[in-house]
Amino acid sequence: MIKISRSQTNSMVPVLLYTAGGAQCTILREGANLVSWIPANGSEQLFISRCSGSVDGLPVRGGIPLVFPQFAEMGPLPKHGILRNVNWDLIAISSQPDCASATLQTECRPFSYPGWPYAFRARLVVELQDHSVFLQFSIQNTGTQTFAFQSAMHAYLRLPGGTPADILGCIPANYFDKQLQSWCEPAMSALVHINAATDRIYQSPATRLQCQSGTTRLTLQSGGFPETVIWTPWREGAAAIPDLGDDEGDQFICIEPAAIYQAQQLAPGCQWQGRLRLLAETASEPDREPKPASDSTQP
Ligand code: TA6
Repeated sequence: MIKISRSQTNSMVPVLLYTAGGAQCTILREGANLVSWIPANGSEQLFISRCSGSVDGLPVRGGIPLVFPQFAEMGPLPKHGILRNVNWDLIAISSQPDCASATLQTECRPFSYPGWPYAFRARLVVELQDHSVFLQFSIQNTGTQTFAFQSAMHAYLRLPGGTPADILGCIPANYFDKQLQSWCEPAMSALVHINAATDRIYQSPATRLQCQSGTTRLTLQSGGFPETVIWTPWREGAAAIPDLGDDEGDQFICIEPAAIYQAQQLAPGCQWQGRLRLLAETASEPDREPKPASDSTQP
């Protein structure tokens, strides 16, 4: 593990990780957002809008923004909470031939944000291997009062050429449909086909989902999150999003491990962890399990 000097700690330079096999990823200090992930022998797997940054005050449109302590507009805080607009510190970085990792952190004192009177430390560890990237998001209650929070890892998965996506491995579970504003019964199928605007909160975790679009198949494994959001504005919803190109609505799908209706409680001194591993393969390849990294917690 390489120690980071004080000048590097709060620099705004993006964090780049590489493996000897040719994988690379980029993490922005703004929001600790993993904005690019290119696996070895592969192509970009995450979506960033070409209009990102075009509207003052909005965070990056794409990558994997971290939602905390409020999901969407379900409370008094800004949409999706406070962390995606905050500049995080890089506190550690390490590089081995088959695994590179970085740790970013931000601290919040009570009342640093109007409507949030609690203290916490947020940390994100990113571990890159040739064909996978692992994110461990943790929150420590550094204050004196218990608080409840919502969270999500809002992963924007790139869809090659705007092809519809099949999400396999869904556990049939009730979901809240934000478009219909009602709870829905699940289809008794482990497959969700996406070819239209979709905005759902499933009452089941993304323990192991696969997203297949064209010949690309991504496997998602999450831990610590009891629910899963599936969102895309698709072609018909893009124009309503100011920092998204009108032709970009079908270029991504968000699959988000989340804790929304099942908010998490954190007592003083305690820590919560949410985890997400993404594994890339072409659809013709057999499943490939990532090699365990030395200090990672498996989702
Ligand atoms: O996570 C899904 C969602 O809450 C959608 O309803 C949609 O609004 C999306 O997040 C994007 O939110 P944003 O604040 O990034 O525009």
